[in-house]
Amino acid sequence: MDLFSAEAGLQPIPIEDGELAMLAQLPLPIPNADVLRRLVDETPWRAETIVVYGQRHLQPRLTAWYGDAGYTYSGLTLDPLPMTPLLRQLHAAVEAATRRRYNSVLLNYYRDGADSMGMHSDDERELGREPAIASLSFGATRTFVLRHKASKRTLKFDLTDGSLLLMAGSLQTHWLHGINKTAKPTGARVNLTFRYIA
Ligand SMILES: O=C(O)CCC(=O)C(=O)O
Repeated sequence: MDLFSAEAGLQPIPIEDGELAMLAQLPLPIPNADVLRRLVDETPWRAETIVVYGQRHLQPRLTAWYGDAGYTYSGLTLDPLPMTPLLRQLHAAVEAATRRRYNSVLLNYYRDGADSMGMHSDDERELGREPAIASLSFGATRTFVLRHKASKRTLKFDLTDGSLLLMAGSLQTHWLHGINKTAKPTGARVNLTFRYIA
């Protein structure tokens, strides 16, 4: 089945060396503002320390990891929490829209514009060779930056409240992605990346 068919509602974004598609608003039975409030209030957020090039850093955002399996990146191992009823609803909606299966979700809470995520690829071995990663956003709009590892070509997309971005094919092999800090007054945002951990 075509991952990016019009029926799925996802609009393909032309890109070399990978696959990308976007849906402006994932159909949900709950208003976006309620989802954001519940995610912020109900999640046991953690401020994690990671190791980058041998140096320990506090991540500039809060995180939580849910699903069937643990996940290790940047020297940090996350033990999974069981998905809540709200996360199960979001998981079902994301699986339906993307026609892919996921068994885990990483939640990132950007409290304001000072919170960010450094440029990286989701290329850990347990994600498989060409992972499909579905990124669902609630709250403040933040700019998602993609940079090609070889050509350094840079693309930017605004990830708005309720939007779904699907990264697939060889995208994680060839591109880095991240969320820059912004000096503009910026409210809270929660991003969920659904993944399949083998
Ligand atoms: O917050 C975002 O949109 C990016 C999340 C991300 O890059 C990740 O979870 O790997």
